[in-house]
Amino acid sequence: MQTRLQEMKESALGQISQVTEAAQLQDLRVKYLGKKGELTELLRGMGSLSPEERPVVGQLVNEVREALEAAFSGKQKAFEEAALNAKLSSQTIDVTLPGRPVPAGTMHPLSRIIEEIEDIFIGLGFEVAEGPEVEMDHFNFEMLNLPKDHPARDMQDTFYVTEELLLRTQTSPVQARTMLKKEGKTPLKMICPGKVYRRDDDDATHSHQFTQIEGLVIDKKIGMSDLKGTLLTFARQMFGENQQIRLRPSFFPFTEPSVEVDLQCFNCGGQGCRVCKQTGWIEILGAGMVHPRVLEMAGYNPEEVSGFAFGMGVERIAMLKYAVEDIRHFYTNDVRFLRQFNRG
Ligand code: 2NL
Repeated sequence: MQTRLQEMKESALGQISQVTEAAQLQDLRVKYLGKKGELTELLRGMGSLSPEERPVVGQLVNEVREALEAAFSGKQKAFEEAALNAKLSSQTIDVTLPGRPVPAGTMHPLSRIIEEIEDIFIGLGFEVAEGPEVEMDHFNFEMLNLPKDHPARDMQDTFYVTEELLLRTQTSPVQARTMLKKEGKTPLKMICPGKVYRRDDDDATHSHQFTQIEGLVIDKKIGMSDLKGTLLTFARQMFGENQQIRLRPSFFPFTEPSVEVDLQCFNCGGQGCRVCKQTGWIEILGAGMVHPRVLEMAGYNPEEVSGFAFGMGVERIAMLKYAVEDIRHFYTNDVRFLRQFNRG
């Protein structure tokens, strides 16, 4: 039996050393070490050995198995290495080749203006909030002092989804939701940027979808002077340090009193020109002191706290700042238009 083992070992090692393919090696492994392999067969014959021979032969079987296994794995490694080397030499890359430049897009002018406005108000301690574009009538109108039969609802024709669901006509529902979450706590200083929708016929200055940024401040002893100071700071950071603003009386259902905020014409310095239609002033936003009914519905006591709010059209600000003559340029995505707003 020992001789047969030795012979088997010799012949197996010989065969292994001559193998040229991984598949052949696997066949050989099965032939010798597999469940029905030759070494296993020999092991079965051990039952007929004498008790003295058994440990000796057993040890020899183990030695042979180890020798074969070492030979198999050595050969296996050699094959793997050869395969890897072949792959590496067939797939050489020239790392000195210059890279292909990826054409970079440019920031959309509206995104840029939104970020600029956000940065200004963040600098003044405001938080930025966002909310759903499909809104409930309740948050879009009811909570802003526009009950169902209010004539001011005609001011903005609305895209309705169902009787209670609509595409928001302003971003104020986000502010209504935020006020409710604060449960009467002050201070609240927030702005909300986002898309709003109104049933307008599109032309050079109107779009059925546009971008609004509204702001809201609620605290004890907030007055018109806070509104004016905040919006003057905004106007100067946005349009230049020497800018002037003026407030004109206006009307919004959710503010009382309400104002229209004008910027002194940056084109003529107030002399009167084509840009300001000879008035010397350009309207940039609407604002006012939050209506006591709005405060009350949102969980604030109008006897103890007050607030101011404002809203502006981002397209309008962008058109003024960049002298864009048609609002539709922002949505038609002509890259020749969009590329002009590249940041250096
Ligand atoms: C405009 C005018 C305005 C507001 C928006 C507001 C929001 C709350 C309470 C009170 Cl939660 N007011 N927003 C106030 C005045 C004007 O927008 O011309 N937007 C394009």
